[in-house]
Amino acid sequence: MARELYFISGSPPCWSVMLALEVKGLAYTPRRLDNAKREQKSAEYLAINPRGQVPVLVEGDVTICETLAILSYLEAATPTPALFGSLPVETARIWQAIFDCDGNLREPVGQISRPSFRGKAIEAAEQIKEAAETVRDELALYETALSENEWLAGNSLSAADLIVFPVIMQLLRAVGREDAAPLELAIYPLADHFLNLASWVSRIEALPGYDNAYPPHWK
Ligand SMILES: N[C@@H](CCC(=O)N[C@@H](CS)C(=O)NCC(=O)O)C(=O)O
Repeated sequence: MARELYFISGSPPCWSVMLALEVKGLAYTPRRLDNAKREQKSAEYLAINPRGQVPVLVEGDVTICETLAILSYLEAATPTPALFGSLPVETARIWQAIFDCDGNLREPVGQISRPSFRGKAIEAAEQIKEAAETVRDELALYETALSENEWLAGNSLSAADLIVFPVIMQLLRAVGREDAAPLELAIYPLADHFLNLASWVSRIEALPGYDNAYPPHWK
């Protein structure tokens, strides 16, 4: 059955879904929308997702919006490799890590990346430094988790890794910019500050299909 994924390049939630499709070995046709042209707000796309957001998965006559709904659908339809665990405690740890990311990491990373991607890192220095403090606390928790296990929620790759990874990559792209360097945020290069996390990034980068999911405009 034809499977299509509507996405915006560099969007962390879209990247998470693409990684899940690759990990599960599911073929799909990427349908890239141009944020600069606001294509996600076109009448044609609003007919697919009235919120005008990505990601959206379309499979035959099924349309699914929302990252976690899409991941749950993929898991139910293609249970192996399992991305939401097998044992109850595994499933709980995975959801815990996902909610931790959504509640504690995503927004402060946005507070860093939004001004930084607009070339306004120096103007927004105070906001960025404050957000970076919160982010470093979260990265320290990941660092501890990854000293005990290879993956964020245990000994197997899970949806938690696929949700957190693009957020970390967005962060690194923002703090690795030349104009962010004077802010001395103590995050970049990652291996200098969070070694376990840097190794975890390398493990994800080595996943089969990783390159297919990489944001096209970052290549
Ligand atoms: N909770 C939604 C959030 C989706 C979301 O925020 N998507 C952004 C890209 S990261 C988007 O579509 N932005 C374009 C817009 O809102 O116009 C999900 O996880 O699917």
